[in-house]
Formats: sequence, structure tokens, C-alpha cells
Amino acid sequence: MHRFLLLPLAVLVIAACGGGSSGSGTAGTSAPSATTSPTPTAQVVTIHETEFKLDPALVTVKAGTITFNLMDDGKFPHDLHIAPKGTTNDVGAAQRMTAGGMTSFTVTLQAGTYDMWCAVDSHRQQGMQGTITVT
Ligand SMILES: [Cu+2]
Repeated sequence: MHRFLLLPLAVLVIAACGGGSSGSGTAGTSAPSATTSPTPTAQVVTIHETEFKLDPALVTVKAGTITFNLMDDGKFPHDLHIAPKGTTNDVGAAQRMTAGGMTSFTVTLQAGTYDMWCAVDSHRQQGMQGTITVT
């Protein structure tokens, strides 16, 4: 009965050097300017917002970079959000406008169907929503 147990001592020295990786915060950089494929034409979509609808409510564009020009033709503040259909995962959003104001934002969309809506108060439920079809 010669139990001979060797217990190798594994000494793990974990040198944790702090700092270094500072996680970049939320989205903020909206300039993926490294695309080499030439964009044929810059697409611009103008949407008029009133109480309570988007005009036009149906937009069709080609995949790529699209600039949305928004005009608040109503009496209330309005904005615009874009997300893949059925979700609220914004891929683009505009600042809130005041009555009579305008704003614009640029978004890159892949082929698919997207919802767009005004996120002010319950404007979406009141009709300020539409569909973007990207081909
Ligand atoms: Cu609105």
C-alpha cells in the first residue's frame, strides 16, 4: 500500500494589467466612410410630418446610404425613427423638430423592410408611421 501522490503545485500568476481597453461607448460615430464601392446616386427622401401622419408613408429606396430630410409641417414636435420591421432597434433616428422646423439625418440601409415612425408621445399609435422598402 504505497500511495504516492504527487500534487504538482501550479502557481498561476495572473498579471492583470489594468486599464487599456476603454470600451467605446454607445453609437456615436456615423461615418463609415471606408466604402470603396462607388455609390451611383445619393438618395434623398423628403418626408413631411403633420398630425398625425407621414407623407409619404410608403418609401422605396435602394440599399445604401439614404439621407432623410424631414419637415415638421404640423403644430406639434415630431421626429422620425427607423428600425427593421417589427422591431424598435433603431438603425437611424432624427432629432425632434419643433413645429415648422426641419432636420435631416443619413442612414445606411440594407435590403429589407423597415418601419418608420414618429416617437413623440403616442404619435405612432395615432398614425405617424410608415414603411420603407429597401431593394
Ligand atoms: Cu409626431
